Amino acid sequence: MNQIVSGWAALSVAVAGLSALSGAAAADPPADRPAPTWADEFEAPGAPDPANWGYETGFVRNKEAQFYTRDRPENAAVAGGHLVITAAREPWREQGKEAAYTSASLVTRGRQEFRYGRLEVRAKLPEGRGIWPAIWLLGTDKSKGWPACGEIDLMEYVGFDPHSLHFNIHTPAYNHVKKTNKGRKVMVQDAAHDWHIYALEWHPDRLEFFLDGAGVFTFKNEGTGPAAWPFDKPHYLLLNVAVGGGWGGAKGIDDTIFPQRMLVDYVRYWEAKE
Ligand SMILES: [Ca+2]
Repeated sequence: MNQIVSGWAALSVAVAGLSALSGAAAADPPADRPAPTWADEFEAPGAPDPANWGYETGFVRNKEAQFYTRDRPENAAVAGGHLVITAAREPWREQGKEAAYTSASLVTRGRQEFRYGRLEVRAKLPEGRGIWPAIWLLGTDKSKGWPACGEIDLMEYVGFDPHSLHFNIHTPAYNHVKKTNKGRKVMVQDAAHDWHIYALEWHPDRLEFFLDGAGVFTFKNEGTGPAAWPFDKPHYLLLNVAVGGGWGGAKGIDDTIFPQRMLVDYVRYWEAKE
C-alpha cells in the first residue's frame, strides 16, 4: 500500500478505517506473514534485554534538558508487554553535571543493524509541552559525523504541537541546519492518545514511511551519491524521550506534565537482501 494522504480529514479516515483491523492484527501478524528477522516484543518484565539495547547517557544533543540514565528502571523498563521509557522531573547529579529531568535513550548500536527491508514499531507517545519523543535511525559510520552518517526519523513528536507527527530524513544535502530537510508533517487528532504503528520500508531506491498502514512520505534515491543518499549503509535504531531542547523546548517546558511515558509494544524487522 502506498496511498497518498493529505490533510487531517483524509488521514483520519484512513487511520479510522485501518484501526478496526489493526486492533487485533497489531499484536498478531497474519499467519502468512513470515517471522521477523529480528524483533523485541518486550514480553519479559525487568530491564530491557541487554542483547538488544544499550543506552546513550548524559546530555547527548540538541541542548536538551534531560539527563539520560543507564540501567535505571525509573527511566527504562519492560512491564506489561511494553518497553516503558519514562521522562521524570527530578534533580539528578552525575558525571559532575546537574539536570532537572531524567529520561532514557535506548539504542541498538553494536547489537542490531538495519539496512533494507521493513522496520515496524508500535508505540504510544507521551504528551505535554516540552516533551519530544522519537523513534529514529542513525548511520553506524560516524567517521564523517552528522549528517554524513544519515538520519531516518520514523517518528518525531513535539508536545507543544500535539496534533502533528513528523517523518523526516537528514543527509548532507538535505538537513534541517541547511533548511533543506525532506519530510512530512501529518495531522493526527489522537497522535499521543492512541497506539500507532510506525513503519519504514527501506529499498535501495527509496524510503517509504507508513503510519498505521497508510503511506505518508517517500524519499527517493536520486542516484547522486552519499550526500543525498547515505542510506546504503547500516543504521541503528534509537528510542528516546527528550525534554526541552532546540525543538521540543521551543515553547518551554510545562513542569506539571511529569512523569511522561512512551510505551513501545514491539519492534519488528524483516531484513531484505537487496
Ligand atoms: Ca509487546
